[in-house]
Amino acid sequence: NDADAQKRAAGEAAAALVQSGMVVGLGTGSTAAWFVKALAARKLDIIGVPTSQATADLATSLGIRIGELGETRAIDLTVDGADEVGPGLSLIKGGGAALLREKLVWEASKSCVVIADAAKQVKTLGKFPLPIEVVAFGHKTTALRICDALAECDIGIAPALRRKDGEPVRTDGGNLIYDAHCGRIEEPAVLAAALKSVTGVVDHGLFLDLADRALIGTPDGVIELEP
Ligand code: DER
Repeated sequence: NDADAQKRAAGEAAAALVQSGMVVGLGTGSTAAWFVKALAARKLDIIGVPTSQATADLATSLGIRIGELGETRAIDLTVDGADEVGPGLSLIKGGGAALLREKLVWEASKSCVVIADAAKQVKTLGKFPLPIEVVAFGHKTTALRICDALAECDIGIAPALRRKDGEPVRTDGGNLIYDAHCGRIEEPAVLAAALKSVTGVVDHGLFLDLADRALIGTPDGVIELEP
């Protein structure tokens, strides 16, 4: 079956994990949207902590009670999509320009489950361009310094400012996104640290040691992966 059917199956499988009384992190993107819809249909007594305005709007429209990060009890479970699922459930995220709020919610969660269609699974991260969130002030200068950080990791490319209809994409927090077409990321942890050391970089789409489980939709049903 096609990718959307696989996303839906993974999202519905994840919704079955939620118990009444939970505080649930709500991811961003098309796979996470299937999860939110399936969760809403269960009409459980839960509080949802959204990772983007888009998810907050969707959840609210479906009757899910919303709480802001830090204003609720501890988050029991976060369910979210990914652009790539690599070894040890290392991830690339940020295709939807929500990586900063996503990472903040993930890091505040007792458990995180990533949901994806089969095509997201890769042997090595990096085919999907790595999103890097930067502050708008002096971003072209920051981009040059990101080049140096990438070069230190033997990645010889320049990141590209993400645009939509010719305009720079702004995150919910008002920052900009650069995408780095790395090709293959042999040492994700080394690259993650190098990027975070660049002044002006807020965060990036490498989610390492954050996913506790993955539910992957495949033509033969939903499979579960452990790190
Ligand atoms: O932007 C994000 O991090 C999304 O979760 C993205 O990684 C997955 O989006 P999709 O479910 O629409 O493919």
